[in-house]
Amino acid sequence: MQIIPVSEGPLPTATTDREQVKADVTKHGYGILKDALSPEQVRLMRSVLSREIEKEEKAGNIKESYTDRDATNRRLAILMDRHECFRDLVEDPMAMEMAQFILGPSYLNEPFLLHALSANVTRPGSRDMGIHGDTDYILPHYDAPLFARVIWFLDDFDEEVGATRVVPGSHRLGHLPIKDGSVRYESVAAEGPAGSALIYDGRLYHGTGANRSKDRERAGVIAGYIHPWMRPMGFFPLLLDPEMMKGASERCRQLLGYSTVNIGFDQPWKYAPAEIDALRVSHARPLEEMRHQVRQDETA
Ligand SMILES: O=C(O)CCC(=O)C(=O)O
Ligand SMILES: [Fe+2]
Repeated sequence: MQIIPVSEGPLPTATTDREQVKADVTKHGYGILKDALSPEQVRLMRSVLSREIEKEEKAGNIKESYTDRDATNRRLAILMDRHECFRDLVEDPMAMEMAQFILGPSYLNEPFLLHALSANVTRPGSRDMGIHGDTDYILPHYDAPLFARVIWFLDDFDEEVGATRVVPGSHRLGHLPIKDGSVRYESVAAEGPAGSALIYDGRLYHGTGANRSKDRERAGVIAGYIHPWMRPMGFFPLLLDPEMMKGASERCRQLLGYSTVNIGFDQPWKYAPAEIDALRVSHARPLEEMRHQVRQDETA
């Protein structure tokens, strides 16, 4: 069996230095930022998450995910309208900075989109998820950094409790993980105290670790950011509670797909219900600016 080794050099550890995290993402495909959330944010998000999971369990709405090996963990999708703390997390300045760093400039400087915002809570006995890339559906076609990922730790993430496992440097392999038994990927646990965030290039091989603790849970809030011409996991304007979105900033609504502008064209929603239409953002950049940008090669 071929063993794919971890990258050269010291591996990333949790740091408060954002430039170090960016350098780690470039070299190893991931970095861990300490103190990405304040202790108050962590406490609030963790308690909202527990409350929401309990509510959905009672209602029989907790779904198993095909991506997990068993149903001992708890996944909760679409966090954005469950509480302001998650709605506002969508436009967290650190996440915006890291998304911009990983994805690079967007066409006509149009704002990025949120792909999804969900939670994954491992519980004692939860099996590991298995190694995958979050762009395994893209990589057969394009090998590019098209997906920026942030996982906020709402509990301490360590190996025992099922911290996300990562295969350092695997974002540069250029192909899907080989799963025919001929290869073993050496993974390490991305560890950090509650309030830290794991930032990674979506091509990185990784997966939830197994929770081998007796009595500890591990909650992660997972966000993805994509270019505005890609497709988010859901059409959020029709999935989110308009009442909660009334309090969202314009930036937040753009990230959630309320913009009707794409590649410079504005196509207003003719049939949207009034309360959703009221949330629409339709600022295109000035025509002259866009003309200049697409004709730069002619004037150079
Ligand atoms: O929760 C984790 O540690 C990672 C989950 C994950 O990789 C995924 O949902 O794609
Ligand atoms: Fe993943």
